[in-house]
Amino acid sequence: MTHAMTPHQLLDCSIASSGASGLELDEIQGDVLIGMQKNVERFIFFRIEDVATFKTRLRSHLAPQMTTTRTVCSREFQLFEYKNQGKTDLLPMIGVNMGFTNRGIEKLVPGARLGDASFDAGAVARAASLGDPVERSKPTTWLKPFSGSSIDGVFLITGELQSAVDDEADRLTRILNSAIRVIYNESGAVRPELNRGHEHFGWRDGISQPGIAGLTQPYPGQRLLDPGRFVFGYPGEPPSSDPRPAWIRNGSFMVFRRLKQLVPEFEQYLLTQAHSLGVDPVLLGARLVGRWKTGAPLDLTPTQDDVTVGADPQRNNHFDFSDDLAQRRCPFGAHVRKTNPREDLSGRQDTLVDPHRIIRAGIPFGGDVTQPERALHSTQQERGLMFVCYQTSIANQFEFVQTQWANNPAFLSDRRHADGSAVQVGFDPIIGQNADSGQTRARTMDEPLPNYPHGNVRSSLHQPNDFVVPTGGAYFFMPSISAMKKELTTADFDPSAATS
Ligand code: N7H
Repeated sequence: MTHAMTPHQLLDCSIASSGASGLELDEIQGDVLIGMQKNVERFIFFRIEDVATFKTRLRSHLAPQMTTTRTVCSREFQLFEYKNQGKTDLLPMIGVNMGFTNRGIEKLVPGARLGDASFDAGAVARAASLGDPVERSKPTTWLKPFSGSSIDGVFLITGELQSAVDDEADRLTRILNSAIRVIYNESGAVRPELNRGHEHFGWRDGISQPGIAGLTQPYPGQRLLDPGRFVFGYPGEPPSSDPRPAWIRNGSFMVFRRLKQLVPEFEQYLLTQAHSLGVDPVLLGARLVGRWKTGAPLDLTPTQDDVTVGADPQRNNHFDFSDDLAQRRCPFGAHVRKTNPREDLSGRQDTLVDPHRIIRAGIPFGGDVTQPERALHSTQQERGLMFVCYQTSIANQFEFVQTQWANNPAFLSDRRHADGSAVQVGFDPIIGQNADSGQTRARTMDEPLPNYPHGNVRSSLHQPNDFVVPTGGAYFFMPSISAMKKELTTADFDPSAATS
């Protein structure tokens, strides 16, 4: 069993809930702050067909079965003990969480406003602003169930084995029976054996997460942020012009994006570019991501991979780019530098970076690349990342990272090369989207060639097409357990009552 995406050094669960932040661990869904333990995760997207029956079953059968943050926290300690005893067999740990789109919330509590314009608009309407290919306001690369915008809710079902997760999924959908209609249903899974913990391009994932004050003992270099940036009702919660309902407390917004990865194409691209630039393809790949495949950060080890640094949580986030003002160790445009610029923004992490952090909790989907695909340099079977992240402001967190950093070629445009010319940082070479270049979507990134320790070679990487393609998405609200038992499921709940 893995906690694939959550490098948290947790405080004891009982301390966390009695500490200054007073986090209500029994109220917050388990995937939000720590991440449910998952080898397999099934996503069931559904439409509510019969509101009254749905409410009754949610209140009496489903809400009491949700996996809470306390459960996930104590499972982490259980797993730790288990591994310390040298045991390696799988522990059965089923997790169930759920969320609702703006449509779903509207069905349950008509007129309720959660104070987030992006959530209100919904993911389909926001796709164009993220740079997704869109025609006549419909995303063209999305699967129909997502672009049809009839999703009301989602179940996240996690576990150690596909069969156990599927049994749980059957049990839950039987409880709801004809009260819902399943719109789309797909599982992700951690990759097998040596690729465990690595996403499909081959990089170790789930290394850098913000720490949560009152819950996390930070590792060196890990920022400790207020819980309100990720869960409502705590210090750090973003302001809203409209009053939010009191039952938003202990809830969080979840962004889901199904991102297809063109792996054999990406690998071939790295080889041909490395050849024409005269650089080792492994180093070129590391410069695109900002980490080596083992997770070792370029800022710490710019010329060669270091497995021990990559695997060591005491070191693998212990850097902040403040020693790399001329991008000699790591390009400004590298994925981890774009999505978390640390000290790059005038050294003001507290005001210019922290408010935009997200907690990631995704999982790969699809099988590993096959021999014929590798030989043809062409994807024949879809694979990618079920990207999931949590926050209390979709616009200021997920959407900000995608649009203002990853998609923004003018990122860090005040920087100068040694010769005085302005740096053209370009796009994030992994997830950046250039919707302005018409059909081609071609992008560039500055300085793919290494300049460490004091070279001044100017180079630019041209990317003719995307290797990460959005194929679906939805924005959800993950309510507290008590909101599921009460406000969301009371037959005649008045949304205007009890605003915070
Ligand atoms: Fe990224 N990748 O394999 O290249 N990501 N990401 N991501 N990402 C990270 O630090 C990847 C995506 C962030 O604090 C690592 O855990 C891929 C989206 C953030 O240093 C790797 C896809 C968004 C971080 C990848 C993808 C982000 C991060 C290093 C899509 C938000 C933390 C491992 C298929 C808009 C940065 C780690 C930090 C890290 C990859 C998507 C954001 C290897 C393949 C859509 C905030």
